[in-house]
Amino acid sequence: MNRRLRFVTHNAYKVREIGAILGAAGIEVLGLDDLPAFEVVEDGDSFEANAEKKARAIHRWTDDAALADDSGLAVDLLGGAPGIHSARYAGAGLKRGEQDAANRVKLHAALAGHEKPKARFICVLAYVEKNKKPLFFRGEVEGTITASERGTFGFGYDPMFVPTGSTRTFAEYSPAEKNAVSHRAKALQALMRHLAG
Ligand code: ITT
Repeated sequence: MNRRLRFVTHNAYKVREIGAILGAAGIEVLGLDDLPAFEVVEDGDSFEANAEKKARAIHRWTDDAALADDSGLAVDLLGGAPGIHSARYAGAGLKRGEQDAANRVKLHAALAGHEKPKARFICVLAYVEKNKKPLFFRGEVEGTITASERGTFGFGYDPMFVPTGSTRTFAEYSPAEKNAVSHRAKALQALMRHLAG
């Protein structure tokens, strides 16, 4: 497969994860480095709505096919929160590392006293090609929330999420291990099956 596509995100971790998975399939991923001021207000009421909004916005700037993901962590005990609000759960305006840390502190506080609460990571990809309807691909991974943070890899809620069947958090997985099983990987595999078919 020899394609170029724009992946719409300001999250460098996502670019790395997606670049590694699609790069192995011969798909070149272009980030937003040349468009640093590009910003989309994520005010949709679903992962699909936000992902589509991001992908359509970039597609107006370029003829390359556009791919965006909206993702998050849904905790059963919290009725699916933080869900689509995962990125700015602790409030907006912080730098990435501080934001992620503050989000985790808030989530641990919300879950205090509960043992191994169930949660799932969700990723919805929106894929937009010229003159075509957007396509959506979803990936999920189930697991539990730890009582304390462990591990240094990854980003976001990775240090507090243990996928079902494992004893390690996603932040204790190497990038390659996470890319083999993550919600983002599953959604990307569905996209690649579509592109190959
Ligand atoms: P863009 O909108 O620019 O892509 P973002 O980080 O704001 O970057 P989202 O709006 O999709 O992305 O929010 C996703 C949030 O959900 C992210 O900031 C993390 O807090 C969390 N999240 C999603 N996938 C994750 C993963 O693989 N590991 C850890 N946390 C994740």
